[in-house]
Amino acid sequence: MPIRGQASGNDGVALLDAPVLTSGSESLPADRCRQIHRLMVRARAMEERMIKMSKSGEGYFWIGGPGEEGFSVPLGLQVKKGQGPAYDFLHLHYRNSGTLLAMGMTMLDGIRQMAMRRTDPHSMGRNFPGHYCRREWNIVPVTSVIEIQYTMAPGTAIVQKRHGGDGITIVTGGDAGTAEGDFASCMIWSTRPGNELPVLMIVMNNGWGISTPACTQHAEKHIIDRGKPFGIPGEVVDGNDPIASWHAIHRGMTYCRQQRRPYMIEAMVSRLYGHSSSSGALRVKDEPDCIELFEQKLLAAGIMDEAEVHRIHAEARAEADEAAEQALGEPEPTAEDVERFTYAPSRVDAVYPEDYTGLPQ
Ligand SMILES: Cc1ncc(C[n+]2csc(CCOP(=O)(O)OP(=O)(O)O)c2C)c(N)n1
Repeated sequence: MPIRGQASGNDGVALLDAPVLTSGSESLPADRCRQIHRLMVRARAMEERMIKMSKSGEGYFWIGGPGEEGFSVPLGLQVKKGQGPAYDFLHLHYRNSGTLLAMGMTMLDGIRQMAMRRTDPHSMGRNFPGHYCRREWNIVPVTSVIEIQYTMAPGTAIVQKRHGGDGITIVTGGDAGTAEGDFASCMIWSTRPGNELPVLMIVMNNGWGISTPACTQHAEKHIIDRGKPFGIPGEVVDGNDPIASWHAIHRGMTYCRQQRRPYMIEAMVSRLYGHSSSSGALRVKDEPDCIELFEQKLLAAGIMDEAEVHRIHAEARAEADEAAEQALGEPEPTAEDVERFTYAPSRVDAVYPEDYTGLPQ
């Protein structure tokens, strides 16, 4: 039987006597858990299809987010989605497929980038998978150069602070990247006295930087402890637990929206297929799988049964297969496309009249 009780923390709405799933002292309504579970499964299916594409020559490089879905899906569902400073800005890293699917991206659009098709809305087939970019959702282009998103985040947050309202800037990255100066730049720029900025600084700690174990690099106990001298509050959360993650994200977002100051979250996650296709993208067996763990809870609470779980996995795999088939039939970028869509149009640039290079005429 589903557990009945009072769901907490979701949009401030108390759902008396609605079925909820509990984790520790926190809970979420059963319907929300079903929604999160399905998105997690779809994100995994999309990534696993893309891994196969990288091995079969239908794509050349894979990097992505299997093992981060328990956090990245609850993140995407709580974003204030839209274009312009009234809405949230996202400076993501390359493991945020769950966030994009939760925001409404189709699997087809994710796979189009993997297949390097001109129809890819993020980069027109000219970037690695997971390198999202959506102007209409304030998703700033993901870059392969790790951590520079933390230097750019204060820029959009300054605009949001000047604009007013409750839009915030969300930045995500890995644990190893925090060794770069960009992480410190973000803390410094977000906490200048009188000019504090609404930046939600998220570190996805999977314990690895390619092949370097985090335990050989970090003298501090938690990465978020580095925010303490700057007065940045924060919390460490089990990113394999979508309920705990939902509430940590909700607390962080609420703080940034209301206080207009930075907040840090360190999510402890798994890396289930190694770093990327360059390291073989083989399934890791000795790290917890957030989907399996969530399913155990959903089944034990009677919110889902085995048949429903199987159906959701089968539907997600079919959706991924269909998306790959369609994407592979679509046109590739042309040679001319290499020089297009890089700069905004300019009337003053003689070299690239339709591309702004910043050079005077
Ligand atoms: C500035 C820079 N230095 C080095 C690299 C090579 N590189 C790519 S991913 C990576 C590890 C990143 O680890 P982490 O930040 O923990 O993120 P994860 O990939 O584990 O999610 C490195 C060193 C890079 N892309 N950019």
